[in-house]
Amino acid sequence: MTTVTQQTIDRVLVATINHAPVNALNQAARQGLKDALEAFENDRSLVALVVTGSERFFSAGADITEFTRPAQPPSIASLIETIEQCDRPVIAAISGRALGGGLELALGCHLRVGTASSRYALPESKLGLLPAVGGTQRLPRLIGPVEALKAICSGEEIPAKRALELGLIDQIAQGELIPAAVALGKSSQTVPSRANAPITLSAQEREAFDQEAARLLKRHRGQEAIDACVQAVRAAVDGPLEVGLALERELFAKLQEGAQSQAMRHVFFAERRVGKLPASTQADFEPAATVAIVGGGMMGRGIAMSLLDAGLNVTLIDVDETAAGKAVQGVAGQYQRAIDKGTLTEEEKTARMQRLTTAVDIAAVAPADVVIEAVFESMAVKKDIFQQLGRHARPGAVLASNTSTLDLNEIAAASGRPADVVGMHFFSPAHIMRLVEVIRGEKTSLSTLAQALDLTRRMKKIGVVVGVCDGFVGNRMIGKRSQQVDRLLLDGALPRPIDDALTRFGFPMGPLAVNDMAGLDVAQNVRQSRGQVFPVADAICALGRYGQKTQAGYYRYEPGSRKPVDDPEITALIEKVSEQQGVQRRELSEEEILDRTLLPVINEGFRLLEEGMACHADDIDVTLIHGYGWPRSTGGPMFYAEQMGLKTLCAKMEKLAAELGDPAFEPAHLLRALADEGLSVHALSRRDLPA
Ligand code: T1G
Repeated sequence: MTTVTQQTIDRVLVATINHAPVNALNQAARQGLKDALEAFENDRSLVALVVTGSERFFSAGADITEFTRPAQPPSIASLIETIEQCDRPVIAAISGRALGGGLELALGCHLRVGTASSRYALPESKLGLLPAVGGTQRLPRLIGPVEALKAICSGEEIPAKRALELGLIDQIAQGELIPAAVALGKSSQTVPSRANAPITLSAQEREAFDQEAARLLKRHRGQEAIDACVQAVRAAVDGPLEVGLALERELFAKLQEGAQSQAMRHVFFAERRVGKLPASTQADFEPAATVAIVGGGMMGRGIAMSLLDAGLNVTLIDVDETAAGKAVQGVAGQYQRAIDKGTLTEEEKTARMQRLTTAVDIAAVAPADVVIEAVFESMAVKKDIFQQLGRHARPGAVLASNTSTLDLNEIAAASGRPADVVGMHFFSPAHIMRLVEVIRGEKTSLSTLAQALDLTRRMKKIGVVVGVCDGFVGNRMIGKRSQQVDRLLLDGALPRPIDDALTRFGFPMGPLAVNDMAGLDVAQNVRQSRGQVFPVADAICALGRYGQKTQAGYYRYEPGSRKPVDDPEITALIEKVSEQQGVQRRELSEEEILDRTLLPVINEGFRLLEEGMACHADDIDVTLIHGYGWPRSTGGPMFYAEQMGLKTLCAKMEKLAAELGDPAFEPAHLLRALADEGLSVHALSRRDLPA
């Protein structure tokens, strides 16, 4: 089919973009739109032009895959210029989503009519970019600079009703979209005049704008795209359209070349590549309809909500009526909070709660297509449960364990049917966090794996397939950081500079503040079970300082507050431990703190690839970004390594290994081999699934 089709209805030309799956405006689509505009120009019997897309997508914007190639004409900007010169109305008829350059094209039209379910966003900042074809200039002129700034910096979608209130669209079609757009075209015989002058603001409005800009810059500190978005929208307030458009183009060109946007575009595609079985895989399974969850704690409830949200039936099983009742109340409470926030309706809550049942007998797993175990992290407890699941679950049902550290093969063996067993390591809070490590055991069958991945996708989560090893991918990598943090404290650093270095790098929280939040006793139990000694952490725990819950850990906390306050007692304690260990404390630069906390984590990523525990560098990037707050603007640990250069990385590590005598800094074989050969780790082909 041609990318843009033309049809005349009642003297109105209707141009329809057909470029599955998302109507990205690639060269063919742009050319098709140009042709339609020319046809419209040349035929004076036509009274209006309607531009429309598919039912799901008006357009998802510029074709991101074209960004790495030289731009081919016609540009979206030139199409908008042509529209602006039309003396008869051009109308955007929007069904589904209008995103990025797609929305900008619609903003360039004279009028916009949407369906009730249409949605609007400028998500470019999520790709480290800014809207580049007038979005930063036309949206503020249409809906006001404060609302525009919020929309542009968040990239969030605006639903039709709100878009109408804001003035982003002119009409929501009451009946069918195209007839409504055609009627609008016929009734608008004059072309609405354009607001090209600077936006006039009262002193109060200007102050509100400045405040919002300052808030966003603070919140997204270090993100070049947000800086650029703010600058560009400010230009709409301060100057005429032409000047703003020129600045927007200039800022876009810089961002597009920059490391942050390259990294964020990498993440966009990596997120879509992971968790897919190779096309050649013959996996046979029926999509699950009913899932049983064993364990109604925080994790079980979060998983239940994700499944209910995805339309599945859920049976929550806990030890007694009281526990099961509490779990249901917990779920209902979360939904109520969503209603209060306006993100869920009363009817949606009712429908979801109706699909939730509880049981106290594990035999209730019998009808389930998938069983997810979400109990306390203890091998004995999990083995006992899997033994029972092996007996009670129906033949062919998938048995998933939400273990975060244990040997899945041992759990699987206990079930007596290891081909049906898979790991699904959710992250807390499970109804919000998108990452699931899907763990393939030695005997996990392909159809079991495929069912787990399908379920993950249906929950709108990102599944990453990993092999069985201690800590799987994420915990194993981040565990390397914990070791180094203790050593940094011993060598001369204090909690605050370590946390500050990592938050400046882009983590939402520093590792010590995170530890205080999670509870220091939890990590201590794990260390003890592994025979590991962390002198500083152990000394802090010995004082009964377990973090926020005891109002004291690496920091001190005022009653009822979660804000970490520096504590001189901790400084003294750390200094004492250094002395006891015979370590001469010294000043550590931020660069050294970053190198020592990040490089061993990255190195472990190479080891995981080498061992076949992860299938591809993309999987590692996505895991650390979605599960551990690794900053998206660096592309994830492996992409960050590539941007640094694998040779440079190796050299830095060898230097640290020599200085510190710590094997964690000895480059992994794979890293060294790629560095020596000048090869890229992302260019390695996706390995077979780990087993
Ligand atoms: N360009 C190219 N491919 C795209 C694409 C795009 N804009 N959007 C999606 N795809 C591919 C995607 O890789 C996947 O491919 C398939 O479409 C389905 O996507 C000038 C600078 C649209 C909400 O940022 O947010 O306009 O994996 O699996 O869950 O100012 O994709 O099948 O091979 O994600 O239904 C601005 C990005 C661009 C939108 C659909 N636009 N896309 O979600 O399916 S910059 C965006 C999305 C711009 C102007 C500028 C989502 C989606 P494959 P999917 P989905």
